Amino acid sequence: MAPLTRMRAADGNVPNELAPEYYAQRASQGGLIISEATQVSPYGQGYPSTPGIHSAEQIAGWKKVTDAVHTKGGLIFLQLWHVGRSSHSSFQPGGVLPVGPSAIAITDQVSLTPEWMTVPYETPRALELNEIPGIIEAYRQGARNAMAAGFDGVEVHAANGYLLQQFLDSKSNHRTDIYGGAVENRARLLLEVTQAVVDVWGAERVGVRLMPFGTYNDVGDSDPIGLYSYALTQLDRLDIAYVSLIEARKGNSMEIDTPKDIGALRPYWPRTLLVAGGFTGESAEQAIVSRHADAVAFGRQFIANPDLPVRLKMGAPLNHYDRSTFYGGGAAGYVDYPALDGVATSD
Ligand code: 8OZ
Repeated sequence: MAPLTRMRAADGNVPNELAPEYYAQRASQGGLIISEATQVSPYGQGYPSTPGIHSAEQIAGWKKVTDAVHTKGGLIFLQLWHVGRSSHSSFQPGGVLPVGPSAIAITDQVSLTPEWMTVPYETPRALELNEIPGIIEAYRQGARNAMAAGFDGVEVHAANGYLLQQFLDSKSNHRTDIYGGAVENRARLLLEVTQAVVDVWGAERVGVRLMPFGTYNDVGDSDPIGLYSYALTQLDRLDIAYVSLIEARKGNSMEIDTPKDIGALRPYWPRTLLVAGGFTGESAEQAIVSRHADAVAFGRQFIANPDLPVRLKMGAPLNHYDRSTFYGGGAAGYVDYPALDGVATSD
């Protein structure tokens, strides 16, 4: 199950009381769930009601989720998230400006506020060099908190134009210090964050998600193959469990995804490769058989089909997803999609 933002967290950005049921419905023997993106710090939040992993209440809320998933025989990784400049001062403690690698605003889309208003993105404040260790520390603490919450591992969200991709890509990173310029410098924060998380979990429990060709959140690189081949080669040296590559995303992630071939990067990542983005049962099987990837993650289809692996195995018809209930709201579109008759997905 791919990481899926649902914007339904309760007060304090604690997973809501239905979250254990939602995740447990989708837990299957041997399958891996990646949690929705979860901010490692209050400064890392950029959307309404996304859960965090920086408070005791959040850890306790997530513990109920991991217990429910484990009871069903499933496995679940937490996705560690910091949105960087994709935030708005209305989310920031003290109403300060969001931070990014450089003082460059997102101009191709609008931000949400905590009250779901749409407003232009602000020009972020460029992180000072001496603030970068604090960012790495937030991920390290998030990884520790994920362990306390009973997760099976963690995935570093370095895709979709959030903080780590803002550092990676040349369009959003104009720094002149050791975190900007050459690919070795732009990849430094990703690699230091991943190392910090590996220090907590051990490499075999850590994945990294990248979006090499997408432009969502106004990112982009002048030489994506050069940048991401370097990043993958270095991640390989860290021995992590997997890399997850998302097919390119065009426009707003709340709307449409545009698949694009990521095969050009396969040679740089000899280890376990996950892919996601618009696969069907057949195209997923084809991706595995052709060794394009080692595993395929499903997002939208998993929202609408709690028993998706069973259905794909049987070639059974799928429930259609309702985009209007993807984000925000309560039980509708969250825990009320039916499983096939006779297939138990929840106790
Ligand atoms: C949809 C809406 C808000 C955030 C991502 C975490 O694109 C997200 C996200 C998706 O990775």
